[in-house]
Amino acid sequence: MIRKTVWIVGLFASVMVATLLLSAASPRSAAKAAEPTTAEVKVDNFSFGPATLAVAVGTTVTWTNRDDIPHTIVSNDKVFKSKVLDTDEKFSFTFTKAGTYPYFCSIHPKMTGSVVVQ
Ligand SMILES: [Cu+2]
Repeated sequence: MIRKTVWIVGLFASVMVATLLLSAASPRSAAKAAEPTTAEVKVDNFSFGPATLAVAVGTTVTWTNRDDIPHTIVSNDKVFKSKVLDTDEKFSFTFTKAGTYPYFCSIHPKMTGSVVVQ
């Protein structure tokens, strides 16, 4: 009788430990999967919106040309460079390192923006 009780308590304890371990592990992995890893920049009326975009390391930023004029997305430090984007065309780049990435439109160099990767 005592032996059986010990066995049941032991089983119960193992199940509790397993449950605790699972509940401790799952929110972390769920949060990682749910973390947004994309961001959008609109190119419209000769400007980038937002002009300064802050994102986490690993984020893919997509620029969409909403203007009826062609534009490009060119990194000042030659980290990325799009082709000429016509209306509704997109350009994406994934930022894998922290830092500040200023960029401009090579057709209209007064159009500038930056992506801050943290
Ligand atoms: Cu432009």
